[in-house]
Amino acid sequence: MPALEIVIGTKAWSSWSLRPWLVLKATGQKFKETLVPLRRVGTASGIRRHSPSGRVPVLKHGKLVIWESLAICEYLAEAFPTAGLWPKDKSARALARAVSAEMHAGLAALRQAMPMDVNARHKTPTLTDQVKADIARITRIWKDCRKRYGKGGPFLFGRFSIADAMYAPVCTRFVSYGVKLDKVSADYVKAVMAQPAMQEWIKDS
Ligand SMILES: N[C@@H](CCC(=O)N[C@@H](CS)C(=O)NCC(=O)O)C(=O)O
Repeated sequence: MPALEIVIGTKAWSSWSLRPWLVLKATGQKFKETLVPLRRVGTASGIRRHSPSGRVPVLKHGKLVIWESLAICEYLAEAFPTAGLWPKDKSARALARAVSAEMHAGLAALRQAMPMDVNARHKTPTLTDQVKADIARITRIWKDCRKRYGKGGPFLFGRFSIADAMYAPVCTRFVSYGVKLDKVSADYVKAVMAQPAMQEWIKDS
């Protein structure tokens, strides 16, 4: 088995790194972690040493180099099929891919208004209409997934999947910025935050 290495940014801030790191942990494989500190003079050149896009995360598997968080997650799902990183059911899997892609491609107003800072606790900022719309969309997704496919566990599709990893940084933001949530969404945030891998990331940040 070729060696696995993930290159990530500062754990407190790098929301894009957290996602595939959680998925890599869920494979149960041993891996090397290389951290490039963000927001420093040498950050750009440090990242370029590993990443053709100039961004982290990057996964290395032997000679293969993969960038883009969602592409890394997809690769891990293919490389480690027994880890069950996507839901088994075809319809659930399609929905899991859709909500993961939606997170990857959008919800930018929320991401900009509430940058990830896992240990920070801020006053809830004044929410613009766009941020409110993003929060409403996210909680609608969560409630819908939990209702339709969440019976087998506390996550969006029951057991942990890539979709949960994609929304994990949103969970940290809702905690950090004290965003008020409905009961289903609040319980989901608790479950995501309580995972041992999530706690390990926060402890190391
Ligand atoms: N679409 C990319 C986004 C990656 C990204 O923006 N990463 C940030 C860190 S969270 C980065 O590398 N920024 C470069 C820098 O801070 O210099 C992905 O999903 O992997």
